[in-house]
Amino acid sequence: SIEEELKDSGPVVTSAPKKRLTFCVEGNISVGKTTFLQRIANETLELRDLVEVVPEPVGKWQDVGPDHFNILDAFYAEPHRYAYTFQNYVFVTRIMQEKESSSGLKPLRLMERSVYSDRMVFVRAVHEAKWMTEMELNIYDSWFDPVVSSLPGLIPDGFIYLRASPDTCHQRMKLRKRAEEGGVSLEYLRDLHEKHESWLFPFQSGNHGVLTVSSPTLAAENSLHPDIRERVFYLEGDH
Ligand code: DCP
Repeated sequence: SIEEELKDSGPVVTSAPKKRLTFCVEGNISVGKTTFLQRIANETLELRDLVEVVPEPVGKWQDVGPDHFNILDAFYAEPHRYAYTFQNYVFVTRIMQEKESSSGLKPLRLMERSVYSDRMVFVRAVHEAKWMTEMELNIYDSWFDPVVSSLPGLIPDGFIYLRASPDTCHQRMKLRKRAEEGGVSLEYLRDLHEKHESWLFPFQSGNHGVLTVSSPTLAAENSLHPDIRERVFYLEGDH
């Protein structure tokens, strides 16, 4: 009988591929996301075979189309004019990147930022600063959810939040001297910090320098997949 045959041939082995995990690394401008990811990609040999690192497509934002338009620079120079166009392009480049990277075979994928921080941090901040009009926000929202839910690869398994004070980020930003960010104020960094906090860190923590796992209740409006609401890891980084 088929049962006997199966018993004789040992345990049944299914060849279904294991699910790859995706974590997004979040945090304020200059907090050290790129450094964190580069260390994992380059310095930790054991991890290299396990982890695919997907950097943020900043290069694409600095070089758009045949005229090599720098839309990151244009946004900081004329935020009213370019906030919507820039956030729209940020989203498009993440989708392009998702299509390029989704064939990877490594079991863990670490991505620098996500469409969620675009929406929860930057789009909120530029709207509150009145750089994005009500109408532009409505247009952004009208396509955001439908497009995200049609691309399951954009929905991560969790977040790693690199957390530092706005002052620390400001100092690191000045040291780094990215040409476009000359006009980024401490006030704007404080604003972005608050948005990260209310999105990813609703509880105050006395722990420093440790990886803590918590279960924050994320804002209902944040269109985050319910399964990942309880999977946020924090790294404190003010030193
Ligand atoms: N940016 C934005 N809106 C987004 C995403 C990014 O305005 N939705 C801007 C903020 C920065 C630049 O793009 O000026 C790059 O942003 P990041 O903070 O993601 O990258 P950093 O290189 O500053 O991060 P780190 O220093 O932590 O590696």
